[in-house]
Amino acid sequence: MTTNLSAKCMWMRGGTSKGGYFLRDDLPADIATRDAFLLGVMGSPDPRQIDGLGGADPLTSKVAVVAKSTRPGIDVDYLFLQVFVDQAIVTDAQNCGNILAGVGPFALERGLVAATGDETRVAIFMENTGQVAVATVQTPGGRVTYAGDGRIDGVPGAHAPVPLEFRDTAGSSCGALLPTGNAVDVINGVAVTLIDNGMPCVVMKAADVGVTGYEDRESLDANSELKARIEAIRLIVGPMMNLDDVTDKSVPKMMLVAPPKDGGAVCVRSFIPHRAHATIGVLGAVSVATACLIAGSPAAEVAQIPAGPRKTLSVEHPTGEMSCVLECDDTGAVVTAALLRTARKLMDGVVFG
Ligand code: NQM
Repeated sequence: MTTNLSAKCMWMRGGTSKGGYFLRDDLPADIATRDAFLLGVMGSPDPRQIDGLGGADPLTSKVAVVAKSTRPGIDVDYLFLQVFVDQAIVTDAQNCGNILAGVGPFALERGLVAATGDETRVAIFMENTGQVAVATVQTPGGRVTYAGDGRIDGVPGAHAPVPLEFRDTAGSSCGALLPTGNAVDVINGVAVTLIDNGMPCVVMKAADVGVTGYEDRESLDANSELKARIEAIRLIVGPMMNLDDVTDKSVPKMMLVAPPKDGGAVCVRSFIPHRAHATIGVLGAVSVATACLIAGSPAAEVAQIPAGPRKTLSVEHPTGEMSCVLECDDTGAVVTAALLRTARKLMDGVVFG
């Protein structure tokens, strides 16, 4: 399918995801026209995305729409769009912390933000959730560099580090950290925590849905009985999490937790929501790590939590780990979260949709 439209676009890897980065003004203003164009760009709907640039995976079928911000203290506004692979759906119902990692470098490259020295802090308003993140971009000599010694699991090699800081992410889409007010709800006989600390997530013990939590992505994706079981839970909890009918939404994410086995805080296998994640989402990891701190929750039962108000929780995933640095207040509530990501410019040009 083609719209015969084209737009200036930078293709970037952000964290462990990949997609198209656009200036808002370079995209059609009409939402239906924009979405038809983006479906054409990615080659959706088609499980192989053969007629587009999407990588036949939800993690590589993503879009960032970026504009200079008029908000006080904010440099740029970032809207994340998930382009479904095998359905004609483009949704802004979720945020994405991995694609966020490319937003600072992209904003500098497009001249929306001026470099301030060897490092440039970019304040980003995340339109999907109405919250702010600060990315620190390496800008030696006033130019963005992607070369460096930052390493993240799930991406080969080393790249310039892009630390991300989040503040006040609780209730980003669900209105409250625990939208039902409960640490535990029991759905279809499974104890779950319904939580949103930047990403709506349903956190349950892997053992309670018949797996170990140590499986690889391929065997989880092949387990249709497990997928049907967790999708049934997802459809029930959507309205309970103030997300309405989630049939056609990519939230909430389904998080299966198990005791850590590589010295971390917790081991997670996530479904986003219909495919297993190759690693774990950034805000998904923040939400699971936060669930680990909630007394009586399924995650707390399996997690190993470091002491002190500033905790580094290593979240183990199928291809390594993601370290979340959580700052807690006197009540134990998480007030800030920080993570390391990297990003890389892959292509800059004109894309056809
Ligand atoms: O949770 C995938 C990703 C994500 C989301 C998804 C993400 C986040 O890894 O902040 O990064 O959960 O759909 O790109």
